[in-house]
Amino acid sequence: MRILVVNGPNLNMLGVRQPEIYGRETLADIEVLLRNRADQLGDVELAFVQSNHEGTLVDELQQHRDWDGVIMNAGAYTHTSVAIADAIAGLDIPVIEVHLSNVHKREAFRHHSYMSPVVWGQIVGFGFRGYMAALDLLYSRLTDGTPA
Ligand code: DHK
Repeated sequence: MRILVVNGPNLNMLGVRQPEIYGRETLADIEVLLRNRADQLGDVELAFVQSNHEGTLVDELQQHRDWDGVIMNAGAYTHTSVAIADAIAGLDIPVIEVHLSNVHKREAFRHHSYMSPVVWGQIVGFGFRGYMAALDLLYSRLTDGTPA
């Protein structure tokens, strides 16, 4: 099972960028935690991509179209990018949208997601644990088809 983990703009700054909002874990910390969980699950290959550039995120989604699932935090592009939403809509694999912060408790411009109509589901507001939950949910769906 091959799962792509995509992080968008400014998420390379996790740990130092507004830790009261995004947490103290770095992106490298999250990668370690996810790799450890993937090892526990077994038969899970992970690839990690972070870019501050919209087109690169589109390229990566296209290039991994034959993988099995995607965990995606598009950062601020969540609220602006038709191009990334179109790239997700063009995939035939489940995508889970993750946000560290609870975007619905924040500024109004963060309440709308171009991703939400084209993803399997969203996890918001649980910090790095949202990525862990997303991995477990994809694993369940891809192994035994649950949750529906
Ligand atoms: C990350 C960002 O960089 C913001 O632009 C989003 C998201 C929220 C997060 O909570 O992970 O609005």
